Amino acid sequence: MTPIEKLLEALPSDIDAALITGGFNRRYLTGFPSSAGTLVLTRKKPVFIIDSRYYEGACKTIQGCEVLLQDKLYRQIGALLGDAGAKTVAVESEICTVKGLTTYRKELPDLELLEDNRLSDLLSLLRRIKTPQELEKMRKAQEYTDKTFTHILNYIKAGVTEKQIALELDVVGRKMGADQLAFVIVASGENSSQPHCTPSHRALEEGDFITLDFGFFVDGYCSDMTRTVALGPVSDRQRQVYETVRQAQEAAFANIRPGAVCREVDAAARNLIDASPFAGTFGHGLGHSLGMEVHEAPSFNPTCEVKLEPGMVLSVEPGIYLPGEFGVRIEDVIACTDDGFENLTKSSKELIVL
Ligand SMILES: [Mn+2]
Repeated sequence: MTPIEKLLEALPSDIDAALITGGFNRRYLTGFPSSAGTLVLTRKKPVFIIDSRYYEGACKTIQGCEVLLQDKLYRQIGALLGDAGAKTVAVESEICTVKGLTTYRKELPDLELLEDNRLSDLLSLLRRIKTPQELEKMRKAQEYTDKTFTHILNYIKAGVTEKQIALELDVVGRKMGADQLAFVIVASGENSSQPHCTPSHRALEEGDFITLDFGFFVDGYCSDMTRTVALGPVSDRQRQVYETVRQAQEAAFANIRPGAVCREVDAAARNLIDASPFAGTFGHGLGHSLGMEVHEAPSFNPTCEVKLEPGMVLSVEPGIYLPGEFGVRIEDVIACTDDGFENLTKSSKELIVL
């Protein structure tokens, strides 16, 4: 089944049509990347309305969905919905702005626009289970990330700045073939106690821990990996923190299988850290889903009751953060399988001392 067929099959019967304008959702459903466009889904036929900048490309790429050149958008939407006999129309509550909704109301006065979350929730539910094709793109994105990490180990030395490392990661990953950097965090020395520190002009010094957290996009899907490496020498306290984080990740892994509750996987890692001398220093959730976006649902955190299913892809990223000293985070991305999980991240987790 195509994503559009899956969505139409799962769409509640009291919803006659769906208007989809969210960029990630559009791409998920049509396979076509664009910065504009409206997907009009009715049970009669799916139609993608797109302007002339993308029209030719959309016609060549999109299958199983009619492509219509945008002219008078609201008139076209109205005609398609009228033709399908659609009265109740869902919009993406997480995407549609107040202005967008007001315009739909004004331009399409005969329709009943539904203000509930069902369409957005349904798309999120569909997107959380990755197909083998989606998984293959994520493996590829992770492969570029692993290879770029290997490269950067030879680049890191005293005097190099965080910003220079961030740029090198970006350039090398794209030279290898990644489409673009998804994001990059380089946090060194005392900066590494801030989980999401922005790369700065700080130059690396001996004794630093350096946390590298980054990912790439490949064909619309992203990777995400964190490693903390050391520029020697390493203190006993640094080693102790590093090993505790590594054990916390192992504790989480031991609990990852289909049916496992996300909250309980988080607890496995959190309890280990809280039983160590570093109790209370792991402030964020253990992990998040990813796919077309770097952060998707569900998440490993203290409150998420979702049960893991094969095809879900989540990060597992415990950390210990000691303000004024340093921080450590280790992050892999796993795909839940029928009997456990596949670790998409291949880079070593032994403490690397450069
Ligand atoms: Mn992450």
